[in-house]
Amino acid sequence: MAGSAILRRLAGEGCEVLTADRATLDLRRQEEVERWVAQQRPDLVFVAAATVGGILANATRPAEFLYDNLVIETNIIHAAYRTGVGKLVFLGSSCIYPRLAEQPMREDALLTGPLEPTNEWYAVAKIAGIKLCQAYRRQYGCDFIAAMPTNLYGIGDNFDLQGGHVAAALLAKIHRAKAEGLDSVEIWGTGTPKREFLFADDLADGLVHLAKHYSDEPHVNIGTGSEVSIRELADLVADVVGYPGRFQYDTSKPDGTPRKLLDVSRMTALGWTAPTSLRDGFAATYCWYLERLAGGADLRGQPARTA
Ligand code: GFB
Repeated sequence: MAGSAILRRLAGEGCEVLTADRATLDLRRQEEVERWVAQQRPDLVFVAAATVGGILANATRPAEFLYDNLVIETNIIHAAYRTGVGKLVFLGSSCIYPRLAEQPMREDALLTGPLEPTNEWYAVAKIAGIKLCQAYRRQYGCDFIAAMPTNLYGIGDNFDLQGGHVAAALLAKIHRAKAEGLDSVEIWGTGTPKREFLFADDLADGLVHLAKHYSDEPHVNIGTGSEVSIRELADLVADVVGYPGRFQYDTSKPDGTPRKLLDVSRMTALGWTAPTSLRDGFAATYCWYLERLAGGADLRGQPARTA
């Protein structure tokens, strides 16, 4: 999702875009990655590839989330250093911050407290990615920067009900309930946790802005600066989909971290704010979802790793 949004954004930049899908290149294989980067010699690299998933995938596949993400980022960052890549933008995640970090979470909250247990494996890998960028900058003078996006949603999301994130899962569940005339939809947890959601195309715009205007060691948060509860999100999605039914909360499922709102003042000071409202972003995503369904696409069970 993030990778394809970056491609859409770069289409307006007049640059040659180099991509390698997973059939061509396994980013977990160091030799393959180093060979590919040395042959292609990119000027700028966005590290959007990662093994990702929602709260359940994170909690039940700890080895994959830790190993895949550590090795993917290490291979790409080291290959970029060896090939002399001019600029590299690494994508982290807002789950790098302590579970009970002061809200909104400033960049300097990193490593000030214990992580949220449901996604600590992914968080540890992403923290290592930030540190790799900083270390290669310090020791080798590489212009490698790190961006920390909040929860994402949008075109190309993973709509798998078990493995996906809450935004895509609710859209798929609520659409199905409407299509099948069901009078209620199950929502995991209590519905009270709050999350901040950024449209993937806005993320791509923010990343290009950073690539052009930022060159320093501290990582930079990218978000909208506002949050909604899961309950409010469900209401909004139901409104976009046109679903009149009720919600039932399955409190045997985890809530995860209670709040995760980013302080976006560093990004604002750099001259960027997210342009798309939550309603417009979800309307665009639902439009795309319906088009893909009409075209016969199976939107559930998309592979977890995206580039
Ligand atoms: O996006 P999500 O799965 O992960 O959202 P996190 C989890 C929140 O949504 C919890 C509630 O409060 C869940 O109880 N929820 C309600 C649901 N219904 C559903 C549902 O059908 N599916 C899902 N998935 N959740 C993510 C990490 O944490 O944060 C990512 O998993 C990444 O790896 C991202 O780091 C920034 O927001 O808790």
